[in-house]
Amino acid sequence: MTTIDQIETVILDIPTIRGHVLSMATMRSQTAVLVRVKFSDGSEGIGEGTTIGGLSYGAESPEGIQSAIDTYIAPTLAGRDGNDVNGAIQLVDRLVKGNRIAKTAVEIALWDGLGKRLGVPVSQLFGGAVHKALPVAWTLASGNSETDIAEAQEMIETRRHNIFKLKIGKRGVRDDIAHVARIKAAIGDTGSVRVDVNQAWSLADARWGLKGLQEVGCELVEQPVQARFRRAMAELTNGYEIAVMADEALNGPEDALTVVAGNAADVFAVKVAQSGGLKRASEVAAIGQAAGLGLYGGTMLETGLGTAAALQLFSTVEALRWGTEFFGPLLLTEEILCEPIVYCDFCVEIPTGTGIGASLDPDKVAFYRRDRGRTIKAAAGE
Ligand code: MUC
Ligand code: MG
Repeated sequence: MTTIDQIETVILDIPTIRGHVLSMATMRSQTAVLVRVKFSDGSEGIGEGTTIGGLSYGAESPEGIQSAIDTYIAPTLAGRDGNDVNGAIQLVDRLVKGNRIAKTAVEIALWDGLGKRLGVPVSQLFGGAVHKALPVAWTLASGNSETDIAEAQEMIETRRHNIFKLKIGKRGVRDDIAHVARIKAAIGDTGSVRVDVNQAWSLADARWGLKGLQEVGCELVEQPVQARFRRAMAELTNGYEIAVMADEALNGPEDALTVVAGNAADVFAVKVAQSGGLKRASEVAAIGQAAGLGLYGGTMLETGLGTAAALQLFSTVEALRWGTEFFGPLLLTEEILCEPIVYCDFCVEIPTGTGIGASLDPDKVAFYRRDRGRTIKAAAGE
């Protein structure tokens, strides 16, 4: 039997290519928790658990993710059958509440190890890929309309992205609508425009916001109000033509059922980390699909590693009507994989190769690891 011998974690801090201005934080670097699982036969698997803006996006911080893995998840799994990924998921779910991002990092490494030992991509462990590449959005979040327009135009010209997600919610609603209108007017029919409010609006703000957004040609609004305001989400979903997407409201399959039952979204942003791993994300997607909702592959701005893992899963999803936003590695100044994720013709390619189809560049990991003592300020704050 191939057993789980050792689970190691490391925190990396990697600068972003520009300030990424979200309603709750401005990111100037991204922090990733990487996991390496070593198995008794000498094989290994790698995984990633990443959040956004320290503790400003969700309840898990990078440091908390590392601590949950080192202190609770790793000792629970040590010595177990390395091929029994479902058994590991079920055991960890019984013994560790919440901490979905920490669970994700370890689970990805277990799937990666299993795929590598079997000589197949992780997509095959989920029944096989039905896509070779997926449409990929880019987030415009420089904090300045002119810079965002120039960025969008360059993306369209170079055929890298033609779906744009604008981060709003930091300014007032009127200013935000004017910003969205300028960008949509500048790109016209050459690209589509969506927004993510990251929960910043009250219901009253959101009523004005959705009315204004749909008038200026914005096709979708993501998580306009707080995740727990399901009745407000339902009113917005049913009251306007613009599509409403649930993001922060979706923490695993149980939330997916509640959102469906409350008619509280038109679209699911299915995020691997927020769901609690590839398997739980596949369940969220299945619930959304069964309910007739649109699906979108969401990101926590993972490095190439987490992105490769997500691509393995989403390559198996029947219909991603709203595409994906797996652009995380492009927001970072450095790619930490030996073979970068490939972006072309407005799509991201599914990595080939065994496991998640990615391997880490050891020099880059050595350079960006936090415990090496370099000081890059963590991401949260104004
Ligand atoms: C989010 O809330 O969706 C995804 C893209 C991006 O720029 O930020 C993330 C977070
Ligand atoms: Mg979002």
